[in-house]
Amino acid sequence: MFKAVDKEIINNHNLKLISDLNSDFDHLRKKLERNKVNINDIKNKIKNFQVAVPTWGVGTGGTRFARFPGIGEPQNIYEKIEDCAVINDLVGITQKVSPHFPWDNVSDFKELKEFSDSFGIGYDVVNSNTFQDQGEDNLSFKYGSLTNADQSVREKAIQVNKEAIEAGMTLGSKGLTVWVGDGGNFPGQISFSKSLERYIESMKKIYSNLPEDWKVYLEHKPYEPAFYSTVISDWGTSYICAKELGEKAMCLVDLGHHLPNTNIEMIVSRLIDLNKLGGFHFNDSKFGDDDLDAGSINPFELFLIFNELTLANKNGKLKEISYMIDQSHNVTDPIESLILSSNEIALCFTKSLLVDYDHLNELQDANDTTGAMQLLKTAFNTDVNPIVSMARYENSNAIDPISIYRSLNYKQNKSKVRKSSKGSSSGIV
Ligand SMILES: [Mn+2]
Repeated sequence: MFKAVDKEIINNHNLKLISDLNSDFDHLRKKLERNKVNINDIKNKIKNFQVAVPTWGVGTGGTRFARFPGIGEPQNIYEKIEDCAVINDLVGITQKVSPHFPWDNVSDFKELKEFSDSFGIGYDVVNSNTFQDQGEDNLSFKYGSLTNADQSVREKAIQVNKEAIEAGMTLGSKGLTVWVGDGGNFPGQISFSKSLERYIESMKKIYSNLPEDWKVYLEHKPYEPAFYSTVISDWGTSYICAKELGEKAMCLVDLGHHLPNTNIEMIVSRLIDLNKLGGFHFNDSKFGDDDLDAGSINPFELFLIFNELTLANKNGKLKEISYMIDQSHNVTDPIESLILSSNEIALCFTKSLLVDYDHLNELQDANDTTGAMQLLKTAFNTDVNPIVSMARYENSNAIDPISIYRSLNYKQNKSKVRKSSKGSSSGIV
């Protein structure tokens, strides 16, 4: 298999760091042992954890004002796969990518799969895009796609999703995420009732095209690009639609798709209990759908989400969950941001594994509020970096991925062979 990052470079770098890591790991092992926590059991779970990287996340994003391209940016899906392979060679927990169609359309998906296979990169859930126009016909998504008043526009949007499924089947994916930007910008613009009815009718047609072993993930969002109303505005509407569609339909929680101060960890718990939690789009935000690096603003929230997942898993309630990152940046190198996000997600998962849930249950039943919160805070405040770094090391990945990446001068080298992207058109948001 072809390696995007030379193993020798990783090994040499790791050699310089392993002695310090061993002593940090040993120190943490002793500390956790006092609470009867076996560090190696946790490390093994982290070694097997996977989170998918978005293909759209390796390009420099923009705002609705402008986009400032970085150097050596990937210009097509093949170059995006190369960048994703760099990330995975360094961190090892991002073996799959989540593509976006038609952005990642190619003439030959079999050839694309062979190319990705050669880098050891597979395909997670695929995403369909009906929030911008494509093609030369007069059927525009300006006033909605799956919910458009015009049936021929709805049929076109359904077709985009069918094609995404077909591409995904060739690539080895097992699911489709549908997020629509459909909604209204002004009161009276659309009928709330009719648009939801049309959404369900369109989604039923997409659902009927799903292969037997596939899932469809419904992604909710309260606003943007529509600023007055959106058709799947919240987890409740998402749940009702998933329930109406059937067993293969699940809800997807994008952390940025909530109004400020929403208790996302409670939504996660609700969807688990309702058997409809299907996946995540990890990112972080301060104000809206900011798509910042996971855990960059509110790592405690990310921990509390994993806290619900780990508790549900312990109680046998957790089914297969698709973990994906959904982020896009206009000031950082996307490769560095995705490395940091995957690390932050692994750290929060690790911290949740430190929680003694039987003890938490006792404290809750005894109404010991302070004790219960202290139990969670103690896990959250534990520096688990030695576990996550050791998991990477034992999987033959990088102890310190960012410093190796910087030593490669990867983007500078790529800028000599990749076409440069010009212009300052607004980017994806
Ligand atoms: Mn998303």
